[in-house]
Amino acid sequence: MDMDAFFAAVEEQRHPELKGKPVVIGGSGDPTKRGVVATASYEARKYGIHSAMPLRTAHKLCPHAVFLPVDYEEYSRISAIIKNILRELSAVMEDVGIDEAFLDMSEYDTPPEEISGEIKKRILQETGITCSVGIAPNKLLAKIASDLQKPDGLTVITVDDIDSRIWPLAVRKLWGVGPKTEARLKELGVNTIGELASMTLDRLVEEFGESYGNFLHEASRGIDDSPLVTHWEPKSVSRETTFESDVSNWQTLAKTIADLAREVAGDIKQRGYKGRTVTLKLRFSDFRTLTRAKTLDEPTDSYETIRKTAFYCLQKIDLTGERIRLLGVRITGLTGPPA
Ligand code: TTP
Ligand code: MG
Repeated sequence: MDMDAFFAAVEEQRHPELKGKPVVIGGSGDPTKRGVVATASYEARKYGIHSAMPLRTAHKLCPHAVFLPVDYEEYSRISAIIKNILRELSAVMEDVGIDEAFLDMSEYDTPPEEISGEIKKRILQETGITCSVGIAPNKLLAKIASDLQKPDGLTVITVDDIDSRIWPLAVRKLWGVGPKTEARLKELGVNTIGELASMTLDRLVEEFGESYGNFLHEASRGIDDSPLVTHWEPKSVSRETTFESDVSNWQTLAKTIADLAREVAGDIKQRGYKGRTVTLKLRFSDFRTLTRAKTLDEPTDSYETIRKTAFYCLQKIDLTGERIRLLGVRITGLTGPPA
């Protein structure tokens, strides 16, 4: 599922007088200033305006377009409403970005066309804006399918459609093919996904290396086994405290470190993680900031261990005559929980 002209659609929804006009969202919304187009409404795209284009260029292409600044807060709010609808309709969702998500429908008896219709209806009802859905046996093909009949599209691609519907498309439509690869393939006379599929694996590996060569070989045939990523692993868990007034009292520092360590340990334990590196952060009254870290032999979620390690780090800092403004405890090198 991918929303249609997302930022522009949200703006049109809250300013209905914009509907049907060319609308360009980007930067501060002033096309005489620097900045690039975040997105353009389908009306504005008729003038050749697209994402990542300088606002000034967009202004030249369509001087009477309505230019608006980016309001991430509002787009995130609408995005959250949409993701909640999707979560209700499928237990397995990969949240890809502000306006797209993958849903795994393989365990459902209801035909995916029917659930897709429901998704489109609910999103329209609750936000007033349209989306496009692609149904396919894997993520690679679903992503392409979602783009084939925008806006307000619903496109089904099966393995039997690959040669007729995927192969004529430009290589750039393949997820994982960026402008550099596109340019290199063009030099080799390869413009479409079908032409890419006709290259031998050996040739692709020679040109792009083992891993990416293999990826291109499979992707051009519509092969993709990548699972949905249903949650993001946190990179670290941390807590910090800024004192109301700067502290030099050892007891207060010790108690604060213990409290922070307890919160960090509680947090990772609750989420089923263990971490290996404990970092203490310390900011002096003059804003000089230091960190000291220690990596343990074994991952831990133990409050005692995290607290002791944070103290060990504190002892590496010369506190003579210093006043402390902020203390923080962080744990990184997280592992688990089992998928
Ligand atoms: P997209 O889904 O790529 O674009 P879109 O929703 O505007 O249009 P489409 O109907 O073709 O899907 O991106 C979603 C939002 O992300 C888009 O509305 C604005 C933002 N965005 C940027 O800020 N910069 C960019 O370069 C792109 C591509 C998107
Ligand atoms: Mg979109």
